[in-house]
Amino acid sequence: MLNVVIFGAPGSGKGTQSERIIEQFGLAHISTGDVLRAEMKNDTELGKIAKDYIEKGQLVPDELIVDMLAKVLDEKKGSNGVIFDGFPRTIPQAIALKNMLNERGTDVSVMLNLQVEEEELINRLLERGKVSGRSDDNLETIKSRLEVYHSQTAPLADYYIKEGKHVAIQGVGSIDEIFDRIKKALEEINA
Ligand code: B4P
Repeated sequence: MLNVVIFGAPGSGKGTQSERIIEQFGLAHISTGDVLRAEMKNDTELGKIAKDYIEKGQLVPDELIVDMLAKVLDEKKGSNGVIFDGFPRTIPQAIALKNMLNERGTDVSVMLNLQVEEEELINRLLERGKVSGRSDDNLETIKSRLEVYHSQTAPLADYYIKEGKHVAIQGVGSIDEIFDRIKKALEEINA
């Protein structure tokens, strides 16, 4: 099984590259951001709670995310592997993911860390905000998302370096160029 964690700051292209990886490698996709936005749209209990955090640029509490992920993961049984997009975002989430996969007889194969400088991230998210209608794609919220990323999410790179699973990917260039870098890395792991 090929289980891929796609990682990076907000706007680094996780969602964009996930689409390409799924097409090429036939993986199932779990995007915690997409699941949360669907819950918000359907005005569920989880959606109502998540909305407050997302609009402030904060992370949704780990317990809620981990419960949500366990349910979604069981829906993907029988696939060639899964791409985890936007999850884990904290060390407790990474530990929970490892346990969940181990219980199912598998593990994370690789963590792809998309590297993009801050100015480019802000420009991409502001551009997306013009068309996405997302309540978190405005300058004030983008700045808090980046702060949260640096304090809570970036330390996960060290966690995956220690696990021997970390691969850095230069995340600037055309979508195709970045995908070529990812494809090479995944083909080596899959060989
Ligand atoms: P997410 O939905 O995961 O999204 P993201 O980090 O904002 O964006 P992504 O990196 O996927 O960027 P994209 O490809 O779209 O999170 C949203 C919120 O949900 C979080 O802030 C948090 O509150 C909550 N949440 C989600 N998961 C959670 C978790 N596990 N725990 C707690 N809370 C959680 O790219 C961005 C833009 O750049 C797009 O417009 C794209 O077209 C453009 N772009 C992509 N690649 C490009 C390239 N090479 N060149 C130019 N532009 C490019």
